[in-house]
Amino acid sequence: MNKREFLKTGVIGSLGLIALPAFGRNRLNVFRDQKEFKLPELPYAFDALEPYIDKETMELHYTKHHATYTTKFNEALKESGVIAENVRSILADASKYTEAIINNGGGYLNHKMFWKCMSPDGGGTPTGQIATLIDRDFGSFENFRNEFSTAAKTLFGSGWTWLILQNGVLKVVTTSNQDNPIMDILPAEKKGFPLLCLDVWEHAYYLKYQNRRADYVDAFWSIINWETVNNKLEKSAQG
Ligand code: MN3
Repeated sequence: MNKREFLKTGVIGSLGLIALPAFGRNRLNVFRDQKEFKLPELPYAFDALEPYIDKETMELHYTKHHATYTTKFNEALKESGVIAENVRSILADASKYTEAIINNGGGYLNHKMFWKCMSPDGGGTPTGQIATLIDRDFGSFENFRNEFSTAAKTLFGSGWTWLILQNGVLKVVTTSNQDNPIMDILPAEKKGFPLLCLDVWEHAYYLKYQNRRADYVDAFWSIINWETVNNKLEKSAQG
């Protein structure tokens, strides 16, 4: 390398050092801005959970409600200039974000989990690690079932009922609106790692059950996907 080439490389090199990080960031932002949260695929057909959840409710719930949360979550992120890679890390820091991001991000994630918590092959009593923990922390499956059902039936207004792991112990909690137990805006007693969830907004059951939320809650036990709950439990152990 002669002196001229060295100078050229040096100049370009220095420019590169100064210019590249900024350029790199911009490029990355442009790239990342294009990432959108997609409506997750429903793991079964609209009529798969009949007669417990009817086809029409599933179709509306998924193609209208969940789809709208997804669209509005993307819009809210864009509006706030938030580059989001992971919905969970956003919601865990919910206090830093707008109402629109919290509500629609919650709606996006809660429904994503809810679909997986149900299966046409579900129901019955749990097996595996979750069965052991339910017996340990609630005394029996019947006790757990009663506590979860009562919480879901008596929750005032729109919200969710959850089975969470809180400091290593199973607990039933409820949240309002689209709040999720991972959100930092919730009081400590409602926070934890979600293992199972039930949507008790009227849109989740009104077409079939009208005002009979209790019947919808009772029907849920016939379609719970315990495999999902055990998988979540395994994930919680991984941190
Ligand atoms: Mn819903």
